[in-house]
Amino acid sequence: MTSTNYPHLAELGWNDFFENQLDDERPAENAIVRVCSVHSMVLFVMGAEGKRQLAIPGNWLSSDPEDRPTVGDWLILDETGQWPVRILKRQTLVTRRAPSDITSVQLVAANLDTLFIVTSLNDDFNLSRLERYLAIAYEYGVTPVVVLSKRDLVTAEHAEDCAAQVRALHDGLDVVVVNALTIDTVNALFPWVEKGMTATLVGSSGVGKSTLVNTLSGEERTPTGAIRDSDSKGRHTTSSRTLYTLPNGGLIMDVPGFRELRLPSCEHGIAKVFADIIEIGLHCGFTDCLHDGEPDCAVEKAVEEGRITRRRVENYRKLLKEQAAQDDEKQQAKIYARQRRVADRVAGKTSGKKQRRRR
Ligand SMILES: Nc1nc2c(ncn2[C@@H]2O[C@H](COP(=O)(O)OP(=O)(O)OP(=O)(O)O)[C@@H](O)[C@H]2O)c(=O)[nH]1
Ligand SMILES: [Zn+2]
Repeated sequence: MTSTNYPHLAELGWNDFFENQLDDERPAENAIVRVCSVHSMVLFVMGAEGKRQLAIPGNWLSSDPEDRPTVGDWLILDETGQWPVRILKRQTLVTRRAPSDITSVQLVAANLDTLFIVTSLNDDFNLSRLERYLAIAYEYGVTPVVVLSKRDLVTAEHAEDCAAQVRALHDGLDVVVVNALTIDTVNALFPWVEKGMTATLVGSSGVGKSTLVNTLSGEERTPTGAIRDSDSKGRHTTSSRTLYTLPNGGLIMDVPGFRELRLPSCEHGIAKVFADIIEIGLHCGFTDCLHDGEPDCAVEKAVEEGRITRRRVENYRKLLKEQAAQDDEKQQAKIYARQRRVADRVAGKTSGKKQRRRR
């Protein structure tokens, strides 16, 4: 439900979730702004009176990453309208592991509704990479939509075959096939970035994220990179995170940091993507089966019977290994056990089979 107290803000994504945090405090509409981009000392924000620049308060610069503003945040300003004094609780928050230190977290984007996961139908097409991004979307409660680009460069059969493989990754997963260069097919993305909704695009370099933003905008918003013919890899042409308003009133965030694919803590998202494997795993002989050659492994049996692909099982194991990162095998087994508990809670299922511990 959209608030009526701040009509201009509703167009920028404001809703009751944020309004309910104001309690008795009723700031003027121009004292509430949304962050469009963050630089080392300043923020660009948009609000009822358009776009402007604000200095970041000194005490915010030294606070924990989660207490610092990120793109998409809603801020309350002081009575002078010059200084942000409060970051409203985020409806969704996407984080990633810092490139330099895997134990610390960086904020990627706040208050997203939709994650457009872009992959091209030619060289970039890779189901395991899509599963990675799906885990992020499910972990953070952002709706994923897989966008298969470069439709014009492949045959109709190839496009349909790829789309079918992607749809099979998860029940109800939305998949849209586009030629990112023209609005005819890109139009199909608007239901996920309607007026007041916020979306972002993720995917490898060169798959067409900037091209999609430009086509959705009806103008050149972000530079697109020329592809090197030999390897179909684009140059990294986008370097800072920015929130744009589209002509239809939707909001789109360009987030280059997502390309590095360092998964943050994502166990619930992974459990949701691979719920089928977890369910089959409830029938393995060992409660702590890693589906890696153990005897009486139900997952291995399902692979042999063609009920599940080996690629998918291997990707599941790989993502969980990443989650367990530097931990030993015991730690990994704990994660598998937690996955089973998540599956039980989500589906209310147990196999009924009596399982024993390996160690
Ligand atoms: N034929 C065709 N070319 C496309 C399509 N989408 C993107 N391209 C081209 O692919 C190249 C790379 O596109 P970009 O939009 O810059 O890719 P990106 O994902 O933003 O890349 P980075 O900014 O490096 O992450 C450009 O030359 C685009 O014109 C498409 O659907 N069809
Ligand atoms: Zn097993």
